[in-house]
Amino acid sequence: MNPEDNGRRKVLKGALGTGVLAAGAAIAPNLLFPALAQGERLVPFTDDASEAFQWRPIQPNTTHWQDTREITNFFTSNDDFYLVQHYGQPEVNNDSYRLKVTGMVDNELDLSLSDLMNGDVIEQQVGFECGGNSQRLLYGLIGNANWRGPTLSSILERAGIQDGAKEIVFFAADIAQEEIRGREVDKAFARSLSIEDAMRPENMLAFEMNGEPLPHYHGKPLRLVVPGWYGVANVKWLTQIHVQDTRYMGRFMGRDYVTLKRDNVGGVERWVENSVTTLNLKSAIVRVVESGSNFTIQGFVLNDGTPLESVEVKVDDGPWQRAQLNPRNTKYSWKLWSFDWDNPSSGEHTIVSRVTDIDGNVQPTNDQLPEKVSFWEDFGQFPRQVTI
Ligand SMILES: Nc1nc2c(c(=O)[nH]1)N[C@H]1C(S)=C(S)[C@@H](COP(=O)(O)O)O[C@H]1N2
Ligand SMILES: [Mo]
Repeated sequence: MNPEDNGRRKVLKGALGTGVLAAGAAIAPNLLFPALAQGERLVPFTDDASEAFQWRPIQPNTTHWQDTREITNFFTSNDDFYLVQHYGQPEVNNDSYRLKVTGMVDNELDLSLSDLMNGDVIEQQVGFECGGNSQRLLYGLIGNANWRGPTLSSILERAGIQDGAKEIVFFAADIAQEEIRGREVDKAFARSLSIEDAMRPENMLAFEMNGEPLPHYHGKPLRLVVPGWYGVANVKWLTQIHVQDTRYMGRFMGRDYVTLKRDNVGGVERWVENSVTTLNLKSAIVRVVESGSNFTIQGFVLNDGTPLESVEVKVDDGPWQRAQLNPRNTKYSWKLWSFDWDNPSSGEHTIVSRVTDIDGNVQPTNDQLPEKVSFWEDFGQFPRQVTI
């Protein structure tokens, strides 16, 4: 595969009215995950997680998760793409919208939405999940979309980062009162990136999602998209980018989305906190489809963009067997896969998947995960039960 094509990054001059690559959807049909055809049926899971699972439609200011058993498209529809927001969903007016770039820059910027839309833009397929996604939700805090907007690096280059700057803070329009050390203070949602992480050429400021203006719930009119990172990095309702020479220590960098785990630090066993950053290598089964006497197990992979070596499926105590990766997958999209399950015997079965990347990282079982106190970053293998 041509690595240039891998992320389907395309530089387009002028964003308005091209329509040429709208949503990137015309490039290939949706392979391997079609809607059910006549005579096909979903084999219901019989595990506890499936029995406890509940789905509900989108409601304002609440978390939304998709029913991963119903994934039928390469792109998640904007209405079913999961939603997480900690301070509600602010309404930002497109006409009065400004993006400010401030701090240690040669030229502070104050950009309107049309300034952002009329420069060079890229479009890119990026899938991500919440760092708090869990097997209890059948990993429903997940989505895959085609995003469009200028690169972050082009905006930062326009501003000119000064020597000595260390960190870039992304402030959003959603503000809440937080009690910190006994005092109520107004805090905006914010996250930060080191200069090096921020300057990755794939980071973008998206004003479009799956060919539509960025929907209100997903951060209208502009959000940061950091491909290969957990959802929390993708600041919605972005209003200010601030360059500074100190670390940013807000709630979502220093207190929440912080994993506490046991680790070996230079030969010493320690409890270590880390801020949630790049996506851990993870696969999961989402559905089993019966078509006549054929059975297919289907699932997804999310990771940091490292190419994959294999996805494998194990049935009961059998050997690991290779699944097929969907040729539609791109570097930062979710990676869909499917496995032909030939002649399963009738009765109860345990099925599980694991993914390996080209650097030799193998998705661990839940038991092999580091000992953790926090629930963030669950990426262990997810065994499922079905009855044939
Ligand atoms: N402004 C703002 N951006 C935010 C958040 C938020 O609370 N406020 N939540 C973050 C988290 S924790 C996640 S998982 C993703 C979810 O993005 P989505 O709702 O578009 O799926 O948005 C991130 N960006
Ligand atoms: Mo999240």
